[in-house]
Amino acid sequence: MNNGIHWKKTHCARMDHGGCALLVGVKDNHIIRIKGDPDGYLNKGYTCPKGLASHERLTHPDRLRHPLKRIGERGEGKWERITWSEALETIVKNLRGVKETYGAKAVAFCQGMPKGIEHFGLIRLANTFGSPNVVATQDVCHAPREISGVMTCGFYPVADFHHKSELVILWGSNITATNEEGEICSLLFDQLKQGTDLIVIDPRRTDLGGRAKYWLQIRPGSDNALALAFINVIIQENLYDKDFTANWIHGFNELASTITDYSPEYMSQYTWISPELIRKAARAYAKSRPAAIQWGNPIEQNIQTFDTSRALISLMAICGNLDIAGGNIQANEPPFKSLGKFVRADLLPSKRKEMIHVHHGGLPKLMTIPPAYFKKAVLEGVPYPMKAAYVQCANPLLAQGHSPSTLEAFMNLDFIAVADIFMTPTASLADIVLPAATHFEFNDIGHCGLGHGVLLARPKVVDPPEECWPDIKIINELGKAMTRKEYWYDDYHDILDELLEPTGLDFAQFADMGYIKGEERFQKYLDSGFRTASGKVELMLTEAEKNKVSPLPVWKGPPEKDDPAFPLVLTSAKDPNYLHSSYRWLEPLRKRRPNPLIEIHPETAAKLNIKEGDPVVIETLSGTITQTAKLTDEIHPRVVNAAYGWWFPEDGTDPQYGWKKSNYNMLTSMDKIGKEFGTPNLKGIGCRIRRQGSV
Ligand SMILES: Nc1nc2c(c(=O)[nH]1)N[C@H]1C(S)=C(S)[C@@H](COP(=O)(O)OP(=O)(O)OC[C@H]3O[C@@H](n4cnc5c(=O)[nH]c(N)nc54)[C@H](O)[C@@H]3O)O[C@H]1N2
Ligand SMILES: Nc1nc2c(c(=O)[nH]1)N[C@H]1C(S)=C(S)[C@@H](COP(=O)(O)OP(=O)(O)OC[C@H]3O[C@@H](n4cnc5c(=O)[nH]c(N)nc54)[C@H](O)[C@@H]3O)O[C@H]1N2
Ligand code: SF4
Ligand SMILES: [Mo]
Repeated sequence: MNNGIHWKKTHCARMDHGGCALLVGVKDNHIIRIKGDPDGYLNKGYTCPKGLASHERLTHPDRLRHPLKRIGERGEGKWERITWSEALETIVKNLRGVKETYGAKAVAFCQGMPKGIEHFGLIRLANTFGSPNVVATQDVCHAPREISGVMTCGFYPVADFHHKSELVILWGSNITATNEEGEICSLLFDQLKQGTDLIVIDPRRTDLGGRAKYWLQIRPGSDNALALAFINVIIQENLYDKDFTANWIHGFNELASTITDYSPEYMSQYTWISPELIRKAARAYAKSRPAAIQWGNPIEQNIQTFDTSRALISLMAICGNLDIAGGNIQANEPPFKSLGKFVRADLLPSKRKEMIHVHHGGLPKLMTIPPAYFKKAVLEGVPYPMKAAYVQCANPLLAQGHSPSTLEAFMNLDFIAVADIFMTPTASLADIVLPAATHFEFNDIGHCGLGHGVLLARPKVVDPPEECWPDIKIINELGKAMTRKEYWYDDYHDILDELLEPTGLDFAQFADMGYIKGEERFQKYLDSGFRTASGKVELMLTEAEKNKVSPLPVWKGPPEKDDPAFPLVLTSAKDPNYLHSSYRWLEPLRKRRPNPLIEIHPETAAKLNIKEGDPVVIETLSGTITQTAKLTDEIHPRVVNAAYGWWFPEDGTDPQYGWKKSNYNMLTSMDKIGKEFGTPNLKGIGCRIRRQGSV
């Protein structure tokens, strides 16, 4: 303690997937300052601007502090303050009413990016209520990688940055900006200092792209083509791991015979990368051992995500990089209560048949409903009607693909409740808005269920203001009121202790330790094989027919057809200063990035008479928005990179805060869907641009 400041330890959360250990300076129940904790397992002192500004969320004058009830028309922006008991009673009455008339499955439980244990609490609430429909954005985030992993090799192979790799590929992953799932970039920087080689596959020359041995400036949307061309080179040039392939791979010969069609020369036309560079990069990966592939969202924001993910796992497998230190591993988890048990999956044995997406041929292993199918159910009653939604930690109007249909779906629901920390475009459509407590204000467990082999303690450091409640408390109270009382807990803190029980620690002891890590073990397949039908890595899926998917990863041509009316290729990347659509209202972050920028190559801009700072109209077949021009030669002349997640909390003239004007998802569509995960194309879309005011 000095100057009355107590320094408390916790982990950063809810500004991305979280992970950095923090030292938080607290005085009189207020956070004064935040520093990186040098003892942090993942960050060793590193923090980013979001983490350093994260306490400003707590004290913003416009933060939601009381439950609200809609008094005008839906979306009109007229509210009345109500008590918690009225709010909970209204939610219970309405959701029960829908259940009585249409059945429990007509109620959706919606989650955005999972932030902590509230995600599992929400699934438990849905299961105990009787609804199989938890709607989430996993169609474009992580489910494709994780489920393809489970189907192909029995686990989700994550890049191991805790042991030295000879080479790392950042494949559509910009970890200096996104640090995704705690793959904190400082861990990679340490490796680069020790001589690890780097390959970056990104349409933009990112910070690390500039430092890479090879930077492959890929045409957005063509990752499947590139991954298959890598496999072609490695098999044709005999560079694969013979031992591993002979013993542990199912379907090598079959893949080897289809892959002959996928030469670098052939795939160059789709990827815009020269055959020579594809060869050099593929050889470098095959000849370096161990090598890790850190793979990102672009692989999953594409209708071909199932094939792309399988091609990448095949690449890891044939080069012998699966489950070895410094490769792509099955992280060994510390003891923890089974999340399947915690969410009470046992109460809904028919779930895998009843989830909306299964009707559309989606994989039953996908446990959350893709938004595209949820919206179809609301708007067309297919496969059955959806009438109400409970939404937490999500802003679907900005974050789900094809925003116009999201608006239409929400406007057509009979009842909506939203828990958030701030009034958002989506919350503005609700009947009831609940004020959530957020990070630093309650005890939480970080990284559970992420598959990285670590659990991070997030002990509370200050009290939540006024009537803000943690989501997990809201869920616990709703559960008691809406389902059978015995499914729930006297106090939500009991949930934390129960989850931690197998560790032998209670939450307080866990918080003192800071984090717990699973014991390190590699090559677990040597003891028990891979957890697939054949016991091997399945380049060719044994259960393809049962799942109605193609047995081998294939290339069926580009996910979007070229259209001369839309000659540029549109993509997006996450802004280092924000999380999706969150926190545009945080002043320190908004100062760093005041408005949405579209990155354009100077040659392209010159042809269109666009200058730095000009307002630029961006059009696709689906919609039109405006952003501000940023000229940069870091991008391909035929590609533009638009900002994603923009709305304008300061716009008091519109009850939805100018949410259409610059919102990237006005430009995306749900017409084409990758059926396995219900995934739309969010990246690699034909577009045209012009200076606003010109024709
Ligand atoms: N076009 C396009 N679309 C995308 C993506 C893309 O790259 N391009 N990315 C996709 C990905 S990867 C994801 S994960 C999704 C994200 O989708 P969402 O998670 O829906 O995105 P956010 O805009 O961050 O919305 C989160 C909301 O949670 C609120 N919030 C913050 N803390 C708390 C809390 O403690 N409790 C509660 N109740 N609320 C809180 C924030 O204020 C915010 O309104 O979007 C997907 N959509
Ligand atoms: N600052 C910040 N951090 C975040 C988030 C955030 O919103 N903001 N969101 C969090 C979440 S939920 C997630 S899932 C992760 C996602 O983290 P990432 O996977 O890193 O997310 P993106 O920024 O969408 O994409 C990464 C890179 O892909 C490039 N790219 C664009 N199109 C293509 C393409 O077609 N192919 C290839 N190969 N590359 C392409 C972009 O230029 C970008 O540099 O980040 C987490 N961390
Ligand atoms: S990188 Fe992520 S976890 Fe680390 S300080 Fe930034 S927002 Fe927090
Ligand atoms: Mo995500």
